Amino acid sequence: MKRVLTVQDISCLGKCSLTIALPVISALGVETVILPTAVLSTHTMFKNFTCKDLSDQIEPITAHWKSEHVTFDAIYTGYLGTIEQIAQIRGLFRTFRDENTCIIVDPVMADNGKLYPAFDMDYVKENAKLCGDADIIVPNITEAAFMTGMEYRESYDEGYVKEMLSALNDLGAGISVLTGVSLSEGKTGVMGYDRKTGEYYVYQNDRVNASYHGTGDLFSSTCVGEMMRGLSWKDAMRIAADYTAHTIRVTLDNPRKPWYGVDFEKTIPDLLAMK
Ligand code: PXL
Repeated sequence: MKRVLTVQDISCLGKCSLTIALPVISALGVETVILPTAVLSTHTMFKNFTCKDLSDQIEPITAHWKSEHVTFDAIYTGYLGTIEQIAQIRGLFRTFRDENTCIIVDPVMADNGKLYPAFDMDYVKENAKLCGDADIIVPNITEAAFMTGMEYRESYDEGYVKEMLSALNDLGAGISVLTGVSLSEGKTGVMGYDRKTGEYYVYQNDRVNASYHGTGDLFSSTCVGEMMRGLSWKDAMRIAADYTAHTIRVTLDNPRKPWYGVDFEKTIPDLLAMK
């Protein structure tokens, strides 16, 4: 069985980060080791959330794993807390990376043209360095705009997306994938660029007119799980895009849906059947 380490916060209530990554990657048949970077009462879209930083646990936990000779087939990072913590995670990459480890970085920090409440431009710069260490990065357009210095646009054409992918590629990752890319009316999906082959990959599905918290984490976790199941990055992105859109549709149909996340618990069986 493949073993993935995922590094992100625990938002106790909120259906995001580890409370999505752990069930989704495990359901795909992959051992999922977690490194919680902080414990929050809820995600940061709630008011008055509490947050306990766990940076001081990273070194002892990883030192213990090292003494047990633990190895990982993939390391997947999502929402992290501070600049110092990103530096610690870059150290963790150096400690655990070998020629077979795939490092996937989702530089979670912004959406809809804006940074999340906890972050500033110094954090953006450090996240750009973390992306440079990765084999695969999956920023949304807002995060990519912040990291590359390009203008954030709500409407754009394929030329803009290609320019952004080229600027992302300059950060240093092997494969750069932009999420939330809409190349025509009513469509949305991903566009990626593979540094090694020079190939682009575009996948578009029908846009669902709703935006929910945690869907970026659902997309990335699905990609990681599917790649560990042996799929190519392109097939993994396609399934993750379809699964995320499907889950948003199912959530919309639930009259008692919570405002803060999607009903992925209901759709995991559908994910397992997707090809
Ligand atoms: O879904 C991304 C995410 C993860 N973790 C925390 C968040 C967010 C987005 O706001 O606040 C704590």
